[in-house]
Amino acid sequence: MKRPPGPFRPGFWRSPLRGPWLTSVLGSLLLPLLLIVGATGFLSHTAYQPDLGHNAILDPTHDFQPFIFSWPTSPSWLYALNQGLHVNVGIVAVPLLLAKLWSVIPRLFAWPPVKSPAMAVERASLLLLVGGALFEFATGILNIQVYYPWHFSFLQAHYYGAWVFLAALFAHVTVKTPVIVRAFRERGVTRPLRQRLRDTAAEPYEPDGLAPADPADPTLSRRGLLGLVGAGSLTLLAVTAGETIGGPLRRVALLAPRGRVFGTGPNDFQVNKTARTAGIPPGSTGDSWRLALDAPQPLSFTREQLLRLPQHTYDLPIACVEGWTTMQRWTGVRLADLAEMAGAPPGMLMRVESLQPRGAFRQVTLNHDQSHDPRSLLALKVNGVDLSLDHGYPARLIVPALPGVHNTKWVKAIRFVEA
Ligand SMILES: Nc1nc2c(c(=O)[nH]1)N[C@H]1C(S)=C(S)[C@@H](COP(=O)(O)O)O[C@H]1N2
Ligand SMILES: [Mo]
Repeated sequence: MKRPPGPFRPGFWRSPLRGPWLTSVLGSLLLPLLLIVGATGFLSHTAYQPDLGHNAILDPTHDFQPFIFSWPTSPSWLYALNQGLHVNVGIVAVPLLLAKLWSVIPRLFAWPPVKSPAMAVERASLLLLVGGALFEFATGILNIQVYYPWHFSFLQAHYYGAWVFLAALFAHVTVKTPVIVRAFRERGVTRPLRQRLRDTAAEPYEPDGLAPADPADPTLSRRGLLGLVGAGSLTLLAVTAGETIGGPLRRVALLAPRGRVFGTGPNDFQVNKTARTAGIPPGSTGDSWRLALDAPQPLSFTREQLLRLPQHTYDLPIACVEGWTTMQRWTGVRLADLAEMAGAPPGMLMRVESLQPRGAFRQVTLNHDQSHDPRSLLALKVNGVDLSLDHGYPARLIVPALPGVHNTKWVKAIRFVEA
């Protein structure tokens, strides 16, 4: 087979920076970030408690979900930390990932495309690796911008995509470890970073390798390249992290979802879905609203009656799967008090349902720790005033360390179901 022209020719790729050392450094920096993003991704799935009720899109009996355990309620910022890491570390990894792909791009045009069965297997695994990485990053980033339009397909695709990607990554790291060890042994781990621009020479050319056959003059040193990547990562972090950690950085969180609805006064904090978009029937939140406790002793409360029960106030975060977090002061009735009043037998799980007519997350089933933590509230007020309609008036769920999406708004009923 004749070698096609252009990028298939060894002389086409001329950057003197490309070579096994550069790719080894980029890969070694990227790997820990990918492991953090992977681990926090699976932990987030655990936090949804997909083994209970309809808590997650994935089917608890048929889907492959090995890391399920009872998600704790303490510390209350656990889920905020988990998602903060998942989203922020993922975003920081983007420039490194792009640099890593740039460093190996000549291999995409290897000729002939397949020389041996071993090479066919290797290339297929690289397809899963690169395709998986691009897919996971693209779906994740789209998701943190506009979550709901992608809901159903996103969750399953991002979850199974993660398995494919991490399996391919595991194979890749196994195969490449000797290459990395050799590159660092020959060139030193950091020695090439001490070279200035005019000392920057290409790594030795090897057929089918990464270093160029016909290197051009350097326009950037290796430390310059890493500096550029690092600056890109830090810039992305600066315009994202504010949505997670708050403070002055929140104002420059340009990459965080903008244009979301906020309330006024004490209700002035992010709203993910308004009552209107959730389709809450306008009449259903007025004076006719009742909280139904569906238990051995069915009970029903008006909002006034709930306000006459013992009230408790806690500062708790809402931590969205999309990475934003907001800490507010919530007041309401303890879930444990409601369970006791309803005479719920021990071992029954609490299921909280919303007035919302449609949508995947209009109900949640809590594990025992979640329904019995003293800070778990059916909140009626926030920051000293009634909840706004968009924050879940007449009543909403607030549970420490629960994924934001499970803090159900516009609650209409609490049921006690068999575990
Ligand atoms: N019934 C209902 N509850 C809901 C939602 C929803 O769409 N419907 N959105 C959830 C999501 S994704 C989050 S992050 C939090 C956001 O709460 P907030 O809008 O008061 O900030 O509410 C949760 N509660
Ligand atoms: Mo959310």
